[in-house]
Amino acid sequence: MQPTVSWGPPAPDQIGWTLERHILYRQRAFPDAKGEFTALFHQLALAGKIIGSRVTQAGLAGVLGVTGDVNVQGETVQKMDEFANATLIRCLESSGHVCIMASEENEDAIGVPEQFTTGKYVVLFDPLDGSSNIDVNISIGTIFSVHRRVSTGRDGTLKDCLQKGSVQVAAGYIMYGSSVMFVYTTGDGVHGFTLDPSIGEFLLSHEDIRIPQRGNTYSINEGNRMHWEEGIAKWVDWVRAPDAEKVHPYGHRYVGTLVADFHRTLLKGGVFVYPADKKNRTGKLRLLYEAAPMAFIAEAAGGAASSGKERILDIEPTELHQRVPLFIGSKDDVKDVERFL
Ligand code: P6P
Repeated sequence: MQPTVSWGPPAPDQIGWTLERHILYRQRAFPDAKGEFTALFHQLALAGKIIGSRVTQAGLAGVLGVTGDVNVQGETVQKMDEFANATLIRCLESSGHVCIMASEENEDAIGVPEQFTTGKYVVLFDPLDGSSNIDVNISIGTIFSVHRRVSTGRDGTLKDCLQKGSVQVAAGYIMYGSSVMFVYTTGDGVHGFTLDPSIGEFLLSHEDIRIPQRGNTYSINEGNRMHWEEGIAKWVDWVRAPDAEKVHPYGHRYVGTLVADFHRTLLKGGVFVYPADKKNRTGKLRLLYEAAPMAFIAEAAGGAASSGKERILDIEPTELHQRVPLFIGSKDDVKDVERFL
């Protein structure tokens, strides 16, 4: 349901415009909003703060680890993926607003333990996307997708997890980079918040992000060239060749962390591509907790996201961890690459 009021949003520099105040402010247009969504996002933000704090220390622990000492916490350095995963599960299972979860780190869907109450939301997540980049201090992130349950009863079911991207209630990511950022959409605008560690709050810093119709960078792992189908190689050669309109050549950017490559594309435009290839026959990225949430964000910001054959948000999921090719970014740039497939 689209809001029925004009927003007249407060200026982002309004002091203390936190993530929670923003959600409550925008929910005033939804009379039946009872604060459950806000409470769920409070838990996601809490998990992001905890993970962000440990990720920074892990960098230090990484240095300590080289000398064989124990880490800054006096413990053996925990594998960060498991730490991030456990943090998200603990924060969400006790929220009272979730009936089932799914994580890249868990083979099966994750139920809510008996001691907690369950709620109407389903949360799918990649707890730490790009974690191989931690020890070289490159940005990494958490990606999440929120659905409303379709089942009844206390516990959610697999069916609650296998819903099309187009019916997501919300999607977002938390990026652990030079600053910790929380970016989300409920389908009505994309909003970015930057963590102020001195007060422990995410403050509005990027209101109503819009992705440019066309950018000037392309993002793909060129090291996979020998595995690509012919159309991808032709498209790359085309964007790299100077043209009469001086639209090309595009610059090449590739961080190797989806959250970082997507965040740059969202703010500056261009296109990120992870195609199916001879190594990854159905693509490398996961539909439910990587491609679909990023596609929901991209479209809410005026961009596009496709598998090369169809809109990512229209794909009917069949498995929790199914992979999908991903072409995402500025509308015109995604259209261009699709022409070569
Ligand atoms: P490659 C990180 O491992 C990840 O899942 C995404 O974050 C990233 O976009 C992709 O894989 C990078 O894969 O094969 O280029 O290293």
